[in-house]
Amino acid sequence: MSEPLPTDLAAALEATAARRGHLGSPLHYLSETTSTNDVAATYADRGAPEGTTVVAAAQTSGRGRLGRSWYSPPGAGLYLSIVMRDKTAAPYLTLAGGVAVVEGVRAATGLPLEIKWPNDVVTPTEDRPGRRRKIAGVLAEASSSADGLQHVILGIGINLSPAAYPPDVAARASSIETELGRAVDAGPVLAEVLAALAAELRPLTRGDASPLLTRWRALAPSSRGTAVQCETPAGRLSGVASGIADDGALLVRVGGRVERIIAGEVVWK
Ligand code: BT5
Repeated sequence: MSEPLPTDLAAALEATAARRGHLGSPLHYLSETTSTNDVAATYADRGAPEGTTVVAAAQTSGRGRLGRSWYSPPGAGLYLSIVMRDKTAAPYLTLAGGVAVVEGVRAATGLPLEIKWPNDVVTPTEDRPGRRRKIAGVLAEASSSADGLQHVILGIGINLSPAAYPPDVAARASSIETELGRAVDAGPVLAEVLAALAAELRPLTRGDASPLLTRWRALAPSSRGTAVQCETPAGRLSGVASGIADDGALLVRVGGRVERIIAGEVVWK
C-alpha cells in the first residue's frame, strides 16, 4: 500500500532516529491518499504497532474535527498520522500533538508558533490575538471495543508553503514558508515533529502529564486572560479564558463562576 520514501525525507528521519524512539517505525509514504488517518486506522486494525506512521504529500479527503475539511493540496503541506496504543498517554495526545508541532517546527526552521486550544497551531500575534493565522491542526481519533481502547490515530496537518484555499480558509491560514519568507524542506519538519512528540510521550507513558501541561501552558498564552466566545454542545458562552485544567479542559470564567469546556469551538475576541 505504500510507495518508496523520498530520499530527502529518508535522510532527515535517519538523522533523528535516536531521538524518535518508535515513532516513524515503520513509516508508510503515499504521494496522495484520501486521509492519512483512515490509512493509519486500517494498519492499526490489522495489528500495526504503536509508532507506525503514515505520511502523505496530498490528501483528497483530509478532515478536521466535527466533519470539517482539512485542505491538503499537493506540494503545500505535510500530512501524517501515527498509530498510538498507550492507554496512559491516550487522553493527552491532542495536547501532545500541538506541543510537538510547535517544538518540531521551531527546531527544524526557527519559526516560533503558538497553540490555540485545543488543537490549532497558529502564528503569534501578540497585539491582535484574534488575527492569528492557522499553520497546522491536530486530530486525534480513538477506536474502542468491548475490551477498551484499541488505538488512537494522531493526525497532524502542517502547511509548509502557500496554497490556494477557499476564501474563508485563506483569510485565516498561513504556511511556514509564508511566515519565514523562504523555502523550507519537509524532511526536517517531519523528523523534528516526530522527535518532539517522542520526547513529550516519555513522561506521559509513565503516568506523568505535568511536563506536557507545563509546556502546553507556556506555548498557549492566549488560553489565559483572553476574552473568548465558545460554541459548546450545551450552547454559546462568553467569558475570559483562564488556562487549562490538568485533564486538558479549557477553563472559562463567566461572571463569578468557572466553566469547563471539553469540546466545541472557541473564538478569540
Ligand atoms: C483540525 O481540525 O485542525 C485538525 C486537522 C488535522 C489534519 C490532519 S492532516 C493528517 C490527518 N489526516 C486527516 O484526514 N486529518 C489529519 P479543526 O480544528 O476542525 O479545523 C478545521 C478547520 O481549519 C476547517 O474548517 C478550516 O476552517 C480550517 N482549515 C482547513 N484546512 C486548512 C489548512 N490547510 N490550513 C489552515 N486552516 C485550514
